[in-house]
Amino acid sequence: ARAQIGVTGLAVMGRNLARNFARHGYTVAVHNRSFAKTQSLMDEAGDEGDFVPSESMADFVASLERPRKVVIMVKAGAATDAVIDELLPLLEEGDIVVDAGNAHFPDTIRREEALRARGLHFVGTGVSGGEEGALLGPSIMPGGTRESYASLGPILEAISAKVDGTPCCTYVGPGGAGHFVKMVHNGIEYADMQLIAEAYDLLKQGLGASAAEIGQIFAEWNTGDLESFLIEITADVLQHVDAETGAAFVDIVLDQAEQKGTGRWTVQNGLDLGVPITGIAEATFARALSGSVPQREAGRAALPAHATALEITDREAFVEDVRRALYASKVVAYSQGFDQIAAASAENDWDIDRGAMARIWRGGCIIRARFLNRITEAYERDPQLSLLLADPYFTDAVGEGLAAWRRVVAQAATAGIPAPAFSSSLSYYDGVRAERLPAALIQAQRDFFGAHTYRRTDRDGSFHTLWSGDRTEQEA
Ligand code: NBP
Repeated sequence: ARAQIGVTGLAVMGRNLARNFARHGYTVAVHNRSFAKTQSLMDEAGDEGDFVPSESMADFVASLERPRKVVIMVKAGAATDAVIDELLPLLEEGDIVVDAGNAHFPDTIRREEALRARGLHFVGTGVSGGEEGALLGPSIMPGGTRESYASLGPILEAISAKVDGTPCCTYVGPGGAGHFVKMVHNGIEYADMQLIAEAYDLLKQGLGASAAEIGQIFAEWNTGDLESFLIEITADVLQHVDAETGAAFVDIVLDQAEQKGTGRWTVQNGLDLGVPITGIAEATFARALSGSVPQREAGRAALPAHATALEITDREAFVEDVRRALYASKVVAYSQGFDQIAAASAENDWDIDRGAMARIWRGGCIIRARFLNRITEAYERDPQLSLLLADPYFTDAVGEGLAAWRRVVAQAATAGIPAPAFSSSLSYYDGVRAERLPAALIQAQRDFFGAHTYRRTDRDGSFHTLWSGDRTEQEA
């Protein structure tokens, strides 16, 4: 037994993670259900480092130093349970099983409890960055016990992306915390992508600009506050030309966005926790709307616009307005996502450090961005911060762009350009800062038809009015 870490599941992700471990000097045990993938890894990358290939799970486990560290990188769901079942009889107390696939966090909670009962550590780990990240340095979000992180953490940190020398990997929290944070990361990614798409659409319809011209605007934006991987690739994509037709690539792509489900999980969990993650929800529903083919056909045929086309006289000012609206909406989406992490952390006793999460998302992952530094700083200033938007840096940054944000949302509405994430983010902003909300009326209605009771602004207690009787107020 000489391997320091093992990887089972050698499709694109597992293969690249194994190569990443090996390139960092670790001796890596490798295994896959069908040996062909193990063989192909050895044939094509075997000289990159020290690999110990095994055909059987038993040989694979036997090739690992104790306490064994086994990384599972298979298709999320039943395949993960199948691999765990195969591993269990072969492992010994204190061994560490790492699930680096995209598991749904309730599955991770269940698996962690089951393995803990058998004296094993189960580390549900979010890994972001796709194929390239896995090979060159992903963002890694490991959950599980702190004890397991003591020996596993340094290895994961070594292969993670680095920003200013700091690893994009840290201990997240017990149980399902790692996969939970990865899920919210993906939800935020949905919101970020939708906001960028809305900005593109506004520029396209407002300016009548070509994809390439808008691509240049995004490239310009990528030199400022908005600097991020997603803005950078947007600039590239928009400037890409379809080889076959010579048309702008984005113009020949069918406008129906698909999803694999992490956005949906995030929204479902937001509903369960009662956290208003409107940016992520709008982004997920916008994808659903784009794919609602019969509804869109019917809508296109029947629904009038009664809209007034935008007449942009100062193009530069309009571009700057859209940029500010995008930045402000983005802050809202992140603020909501971090609220969701805080709520889940409190509910599950995960004690997640939100500033540290922003720090490990600065590199390797899809939402990597300069602006995450500002989020880390905000939570360093106040670890208990209840609203990211209320951190002085963000209050100022969003405040400066507020008039522009309102103009853009109003222009979108006037011109009939759908901007669900821009406009709902602004509504959230106005809702969360409101002195008084019409929720008072909702409570009154609820008491009227369902005797659900209400509280008063002027004294404690809960009350019910006898609406069908003499309308006197009763202490409930
Ligand atoms: P896939 O998700 O395509 O899974 C293929 C792997 O699962 C193969 O190694 C396959 O073995 C194995 N497998 C299956 Br399917 N059923 C199995 C079973 N019952 N027992 C044992 N092994 C089984 O691979 P991937 O795209 O590399 O992704 C791996 C994980 O990483 C997934 O959970 C994914 O969601 C996650 N992830 C992917 C990305 C990405 O960008 N692709 C990013 C982040 C996370 P075989 O070769 O014998 O069929």
